[in-house]
Amino acid sequence: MTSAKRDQLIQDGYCVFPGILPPGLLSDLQRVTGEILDGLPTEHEQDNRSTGSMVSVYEHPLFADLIALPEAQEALRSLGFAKAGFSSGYIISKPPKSPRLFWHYDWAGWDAPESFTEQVPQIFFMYYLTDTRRENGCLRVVPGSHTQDNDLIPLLDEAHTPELLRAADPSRPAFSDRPDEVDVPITAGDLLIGDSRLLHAAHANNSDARRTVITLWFHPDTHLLGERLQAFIGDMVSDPPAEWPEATRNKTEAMLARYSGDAAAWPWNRHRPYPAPVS
Ligand SMILES: O=C(O)CCC(=O)C(=O)O
Repeated sequence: MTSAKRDQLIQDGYCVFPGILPPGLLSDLQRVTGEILDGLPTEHEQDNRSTGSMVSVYEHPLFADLIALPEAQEALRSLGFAKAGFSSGYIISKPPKSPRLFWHYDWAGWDAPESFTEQVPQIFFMYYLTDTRRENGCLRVVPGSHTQDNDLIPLLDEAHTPELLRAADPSRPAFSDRPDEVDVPITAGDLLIGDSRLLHAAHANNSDARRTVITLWFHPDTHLLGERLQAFIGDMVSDPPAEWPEATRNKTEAMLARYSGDAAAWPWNRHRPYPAPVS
């Protein structure tokens, strides 16, 4: 069962662990994210119609419990990773009646040679706080695109430009149907783990309800990566907010993918070369 999940993560680029969030934490996250998102100015959602609003998880100390969730760390260990460090995370709201999220990958370390190997430099944890299906904007992925060249890659523009965020031109390839895509519907409380190099997008939310996801980025077994990549990952880490209670800060600090060496970090590069360089 578990090794089947590892095989799926390595081959397809993602896998799902059902029922990982304890019910009490799920309802607390639904309440807290609802309050945070309700408090944003309305232009926020207008300017980010495709992604929905994105807010750092450092907005509220409850997220320390999610970052350090033992059930999720156990899921990672069952995939064969000894340890994973946290770098950052977002609350992402997909408002009612909002358009598709554009195709993209999250990885931005494409200058590092490890980016083109089966080693996983970054994974996303996605926790959807409502059940998702095609009608309310479930995730879409292109299985295998984390390690294989895909025809879509050269057609994509830089992710997260203002035009893409507003979904100004839905005829762009970034919003297209792909012949090799699959839907990933989720039950609230499941943990979706994916390789951050995976091409992913989301369907339009045609429902009348907000569809919120929390994305956390982790970096498994960074000691196996080259020093320059460790430094790159270390640069993605930021300090937990000073105003959080000390115990909460310490809990978060213990999870961080810090780097203390002196190697020069690879530059931030969101453009995956196509075709992939031959190693
Ligand atoms: O909104 C979603 O369903 C996916 C979010 C996403 O693509 C991301 O966090 O990278």
